[in-house]
Amino acid sequence: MNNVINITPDVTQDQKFLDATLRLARKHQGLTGTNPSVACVVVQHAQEGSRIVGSGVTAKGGRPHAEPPALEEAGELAKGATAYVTLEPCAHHGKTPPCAQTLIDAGVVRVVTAITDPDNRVNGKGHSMLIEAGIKVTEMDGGEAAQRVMQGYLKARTSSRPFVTLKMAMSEDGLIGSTQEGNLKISSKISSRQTHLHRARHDAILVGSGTALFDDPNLDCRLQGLEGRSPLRVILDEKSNLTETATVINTALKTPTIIVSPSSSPVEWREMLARNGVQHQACELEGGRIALPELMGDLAARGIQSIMVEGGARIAESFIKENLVDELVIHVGGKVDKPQTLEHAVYAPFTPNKLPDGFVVCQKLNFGADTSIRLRKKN
Ligand code: AOF
Ligand code: ZN
Repeated sequence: MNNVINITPDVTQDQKFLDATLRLARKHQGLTGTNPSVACVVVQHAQEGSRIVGSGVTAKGGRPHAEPPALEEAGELAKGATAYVTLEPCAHHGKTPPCAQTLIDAGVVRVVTAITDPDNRVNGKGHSMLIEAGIKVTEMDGGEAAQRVMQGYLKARTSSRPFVTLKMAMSEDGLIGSTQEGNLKISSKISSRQTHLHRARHDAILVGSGTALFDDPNLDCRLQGLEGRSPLRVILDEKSNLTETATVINTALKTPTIIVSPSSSPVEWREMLARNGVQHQACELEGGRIALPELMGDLAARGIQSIMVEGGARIAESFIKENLVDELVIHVGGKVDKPQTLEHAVYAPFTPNKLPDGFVVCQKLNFGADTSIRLRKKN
């Protein structure tokens, strides 16, 4: 492109590039540890059109941040360009220099961001640094897309606990399983694949030992090409019931696993966990049950910022009761095989027609014969 004249595009153009940047940020969601997965796209806006000259996303593990690789790719073309960044660029000297300074040094003339960084070391300082250097800053509202891609980071930073998604698969009338016939067929293949995709975007999956023993699940991401995206597995086992026969234990060297139980759990049992490469998280008990609010704080302190809770009914009920659920995802099976004897049926603490209070429906999708409903906690 010759004769580059940098123009300020209209708000629709800005929105389009910011949306593209937000989509890029999803690439490393769940893979950046305590750092959010941020994306940066560098664009040359000229009268004859706009072109992307560099892009970057926070590296796996959290560093380098998104801006340096994007600016490096742009090289000289960063001069006069606009940088779209999903989060306010950092202003602190951490393991890397401040990204705000890197943007200034690269010669960009405008920075468009989707969210202000709640980290005390940044929180407005990144934007101020840019403005003081003569860079035009446009703070746009990244809306739900920005909130979603950074939900774990935002929750952990502001509340010192992970963002919790409770996912349940059930029939129209709330049936989730049977105490006798093993794993009931509730979800279609499409719903299961969506669940695996959802898993990949979280730092951890959490279930109770009952589910781990009875259903013997793998609790990993088995989508083709995303096998490396299995999150950490967290199993609540207050009575030390799990044995080496459970898949979650004997595959812990492949898929990292944490078992949560009181520190008074038998020593031989703790040794068995260690032998299998399982990590142990000690917890407090409250009325004989694991104290969930405290556990959430402990897991956040371990760097876990988003958790997908996948069952069973008792765990789901406790998370709801303790007011720890931020998002609810319900897969309603279109064709559910009911148990032979209904006295063996296990029901969810709510049904698609009688949902817990305090949630609003924000999305309804059809997955084959199933329906998926996504609800968010009301603010
Ligand atoms: C950015 N771009 O891509 C990310 C940012 O420990 P450090 O030094 O990596 O700092 C972590 C903080 O950096 C994190 O809490 C958040 O404020 C910011 N993350 N900032 O400019 C990025 N990932
Ligand atoms: Zn940075």
